[in-house]
Amino acid sequence: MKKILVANRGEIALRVMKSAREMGIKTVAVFSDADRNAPHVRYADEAVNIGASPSKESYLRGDKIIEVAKRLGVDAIHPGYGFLSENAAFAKLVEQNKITFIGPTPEAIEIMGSKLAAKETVKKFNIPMVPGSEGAITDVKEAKKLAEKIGYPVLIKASAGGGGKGMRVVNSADELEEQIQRAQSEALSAFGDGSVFIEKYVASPKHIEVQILGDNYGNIVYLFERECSVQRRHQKVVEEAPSSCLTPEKRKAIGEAAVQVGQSCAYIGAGTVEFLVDEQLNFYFLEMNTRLQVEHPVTEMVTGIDLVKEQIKIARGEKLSFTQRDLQLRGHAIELRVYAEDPLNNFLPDIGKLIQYIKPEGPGVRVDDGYEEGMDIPIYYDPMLSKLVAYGKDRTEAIDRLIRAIDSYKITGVKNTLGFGKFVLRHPDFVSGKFDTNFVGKNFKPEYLKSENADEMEIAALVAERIFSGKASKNKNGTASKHNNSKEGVSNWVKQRSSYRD
Ligand code: MV4
Repeated sequence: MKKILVANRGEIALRVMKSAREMGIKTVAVFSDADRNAPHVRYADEAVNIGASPSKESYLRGDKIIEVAKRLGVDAIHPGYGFLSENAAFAKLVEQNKITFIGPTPEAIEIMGSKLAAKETVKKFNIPMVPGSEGAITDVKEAKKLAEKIGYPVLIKASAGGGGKGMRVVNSADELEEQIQRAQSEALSAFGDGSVFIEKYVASPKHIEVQILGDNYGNIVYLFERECSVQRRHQKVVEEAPSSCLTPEKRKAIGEAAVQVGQSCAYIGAGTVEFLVDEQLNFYFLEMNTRLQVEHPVTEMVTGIDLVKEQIKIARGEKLSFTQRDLQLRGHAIELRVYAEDPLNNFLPDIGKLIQYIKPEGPGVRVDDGYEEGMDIPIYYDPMLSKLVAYGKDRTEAIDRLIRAIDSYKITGVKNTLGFGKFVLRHPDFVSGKFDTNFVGKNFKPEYLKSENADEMEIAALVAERIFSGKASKNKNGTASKHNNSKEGVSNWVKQRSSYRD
C-alpha cells in the first residue's frame, strides 16, 4: 500500500494522513470549493477538487472520488467518519474497482446499519439486549400486548435511524397506536425504511461504547470502553476513557460482549459497539458503528495504540500484532468537542472567520483540529472546530489538565463551546462521576455562562465547587446541598474568561 486517498475533510482527514505519513504512505486529499485552502489539502501529497461546497456535490460523491483514486493510482481509500464511511454500496464500489476500502466489509456495514438486522445477528451470542419486539412491528395489537408485557414506558425506534433520530417514548397504551403510525411514516420519509420496533425505555442510562479491532484472520480484541453519556440532543460533548463506573469485572464482561458482537458479523477493522448501562450496571447492546469514531483519541491515549495505523495494517492484510492479554489500560483521557456554536443561543452554529486561534500546549494535551487562524468556518459541514483531549495519570489529573488547556485555548471570531465544556468539567456531578445521558438537560442553563464580571464569577465558582464537593458549608439540614439552580450559590461555578469569545 503506497498511496491512500482520504475521502473526508477537516480534523479527521488530517488525523488519517498523519498516520499514513508516519508509515511512509503517500496521501491524496479530495476537497470541495469551500475547503480549497483547508489544512488537509495542504498537508496531503496530492489534492483534487471534487466539486461544489455542499457535501452532496463533493464529499458524498463516491463515483467522483473513485474516479480520482483510479486516475492517481491510489491503493486504498480511508473514509474517515460521517460522509461515505458507513455506506455499504460505496465500500462495495471501491472494492469492485480493485481499491482497498480501509474499513469493514460491505456486508458488516449493511448488517449493522440496520438495528433490526443487528439485533437479529447478535441474538445467537447471548449478548444482553433491552427487552423488546423481535423484528419490525407489523401488527398494532401484538405490539400492544408486548408493550403491556414489558411495561411502560416503552421506546419506539426506527430500524434505519441513527443518533436518536426517529425515537419516541410512549408512556401508556392509549398513545401507542398513534405513535407507532407516526414513527413508521416518519421513518419511511426520513430513511426510506418504515420499519420500527419497540423496546423497554431505560430512563437514565449511561452510554458506554467499546472499541474493537478485528483482522482478516478471525482475531478480534477490545480496546476497552469510552464513556459518552455527556451529550446534548444526541451530540456528544465530553467523552472519556475509561468509564469511572465500571469495575474490572464489568469491563471484561462488556469488552467480551463487544468482541462477540464483532464475531457475529465477522468484523474486520476498527469498530465500536454501543451499550446502554443502567443504574445497576446492567449493560445492553444497542448498535454497532462500523467506522473510526470521532472520540477515538481517548482510546489511543489510554492504550497507547494508534487506531488509524491499526486500520491501515489490517487493510494491508496484516495480523493483529497484539492479543487481548497484551492490552492494558494506563491513565485516563478526556476529550472535549469544541463546536462553533453559541451556547447562549441554543447552540446555534456560528460561522465566520477565525480571527484568533491559539492552541493550548503542554503535558498531556492533544488537539485534533482542521482549521487555522484566519480561515473561514464554512456553513456546509459539521460545526465541530476541534477535539481537545487531555491525558493524566488518573481522572483528576485529566480533568485538571483539560481545564488548564481550555483556559489557554484562544478562539475569537466564532462563538464556541469552550466555556460550556468548562462548565461540564467543573460540575460536581461530572467530577463525582454521578451522571447519565440526562446530565446536560438536567444541569445546564445558559445563564451559567453569562456574566459581566469574570473574576467575580471565578471566585463564585471556587466557592460553589467547595460547597458541592462537601468540603465547606452545609445547609440547614446538615447535608451538603445537592445542586440547585438559584442564581446566587451555584449559578456560575464556571465562568469562561472573556477571551474565549469575542
Ligand atoms: C435507548 C434509550 C433508552 N432506552 N433505548 C439514543 C441514540 C441511540 N443510539 C439509542 N439511544 C437511546 N436508546 C432504550 N431502550 C436511550 C437512548 C438515549 C441515548 C443513548 C445513548 C446516548 C445518549 C442518549 C440520549 C438520549 C437517549
